[in-house]
Amino acid sequence: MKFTVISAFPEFFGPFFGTSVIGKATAKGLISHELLNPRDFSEAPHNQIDDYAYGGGGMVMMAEPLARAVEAAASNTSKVILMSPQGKRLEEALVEELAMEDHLLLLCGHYEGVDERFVESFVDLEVSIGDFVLTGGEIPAMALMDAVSRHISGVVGKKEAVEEDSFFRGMLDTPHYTRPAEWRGKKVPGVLLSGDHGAVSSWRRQESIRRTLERRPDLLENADIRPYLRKGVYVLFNVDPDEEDIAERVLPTLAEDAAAMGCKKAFLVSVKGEKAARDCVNRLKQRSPEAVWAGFLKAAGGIETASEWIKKREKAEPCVVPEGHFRNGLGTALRRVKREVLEKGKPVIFCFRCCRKQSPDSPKGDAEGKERELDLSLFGSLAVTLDRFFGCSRC
Ligand code: 4GY
Repeated sequence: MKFTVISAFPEFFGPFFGTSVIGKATAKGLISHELLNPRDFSEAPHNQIDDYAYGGGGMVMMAEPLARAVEAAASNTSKVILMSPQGKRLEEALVEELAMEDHLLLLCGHYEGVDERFVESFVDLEVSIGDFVLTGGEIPAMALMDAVSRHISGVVGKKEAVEEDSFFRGMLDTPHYTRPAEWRGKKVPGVLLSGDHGAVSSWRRQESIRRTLERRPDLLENADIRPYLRKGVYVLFNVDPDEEDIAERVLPTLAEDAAAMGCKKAFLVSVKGEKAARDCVNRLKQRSPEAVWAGFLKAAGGIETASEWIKKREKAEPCVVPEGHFRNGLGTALRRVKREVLEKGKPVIFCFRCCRKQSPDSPKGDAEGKERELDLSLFGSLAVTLDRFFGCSRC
């Protein structure tokens, strides 16, 4: 990775490039950097780089010196980035994307900003480090380089990097403690001194959950919550065995999808009662006994029986998400479910109606007993629901 910084205040970068992660990574030959001053590319008297804004209101950086500096430094694989409060917010996902580039060219603006014609012609991406205004883009450029460097292999020690990847992805970090074990009357949480690694990591997960729910519940929308789930995720399909096409063709695929997405079991509930559900499961298993879903599908009398089964196995009451629960928006409903499941360490069961006719379990007013076409929309709603619940935004 190469960083080129274009800044009229290069003094800013001396200690930065010499020390910090950047300094170490440069010494190891993992990254390289270059610093250009647009003044050196100015053809105006006194190497001027700014001029009065058209329409009034302070000074603006001129297009030409910046253009020449970029032309001197960029190749066709360079990504030209302008640090500005109008840019795309810098988040870990963007940091990871940028770490895959081989040359980042960072422009540090000053004064009121940069001539827009230069931005249109040369800038690939504007990046902001937050909703506040600094006097120049130098500090944001350093923040970006620091964050990006950490994602280049070899820059940050393996131990730290691996732990971060497997535990804190998208969730807030846990509290940390060091010696002494008691400081000014405050003790380090006992579990951290216990030497029980299993207990320590489950304490950490719970602390991450607690802090995220308390301080940044918005993160739960996209965080990958899979490492934080203490109990299983289940699905329940409500079918009518008389609707043969669904039972025979759609169900196996649905069950297979649910298994592949990480569910523990799929319950089959029939509008015609438990025996009908059992017959249906047996018929399907006889037809393809080797199928992945064969051991995954289980007949049940209803939501209650399925819940009881889960409760026995998981030793915790499942959070039941009934069918038709998402009519007021999937986002709102899932936020509540995630909070409940993460806070209390509960299992969860998502119920899906897989029959055209109205089921007795369906909430009243839903399609008023009218037939409803499903099949393809069923795969969609299963996938979207589970995907947004697990929240693997980057996989
Ligand atoms: N915030 N994120 C930021 C900034 C300074 C006027 C354009 C920010 O990224 N950059 O505040 N930059 C401004 C100052 C010209 C850059």
